[in-house]
Amino acid sequence: MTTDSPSEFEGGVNAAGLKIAIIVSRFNRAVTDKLLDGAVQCLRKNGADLQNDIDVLYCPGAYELPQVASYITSGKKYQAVVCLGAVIRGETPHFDFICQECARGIGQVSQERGIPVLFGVVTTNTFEQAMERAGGSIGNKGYDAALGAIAMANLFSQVVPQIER
Ligand code: INI
Repeated sequence: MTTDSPSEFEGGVNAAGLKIAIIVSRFNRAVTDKLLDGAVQCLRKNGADLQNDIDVLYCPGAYELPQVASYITSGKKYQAVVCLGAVIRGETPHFDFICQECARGIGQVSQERGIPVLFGVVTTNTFEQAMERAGGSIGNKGYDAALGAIAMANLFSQVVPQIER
């Protein structure tokens, strides 16, 4: 890099010292347990202090994820939140309402609070497709969301020191 290059901030993957909450929807728990395994594996691998810095909260379904995220980000305890859920299409428009509200609500909380809230929700047509994305052939969206949370928390602490530690 030359002396006239811009400053770059990229977050990084070091989770040591980061306080992160994981909210897990209990609906389709066979899937969401695997997403949680992936998220915890990612945080452990990248140096998080699981016992002291990582909290796991459970809610009934994906529809409730934004409400819990909003509630726990009303204070400054967490530098990032990971939302994990599995919405699987049925025979009615129910799927669309839950997905829409979940995605919209998570985005809204994240933007309004200025705290990263990551979307680790699989939305699929079948149970098999959900499992493929929860530690199966297509990876683990819980792992990916946790990695995103680490990067975002670090990025925010590098550019604007808004979280009190
Ligand atoms: N919640 C999910 O997380 N996934 C689903 O697939 C699902 N389906 O299919 O109904 C689901 N429904 C429950 C919903 O999230 C709320 O918990 C419920 O409507 C109460 O508000």
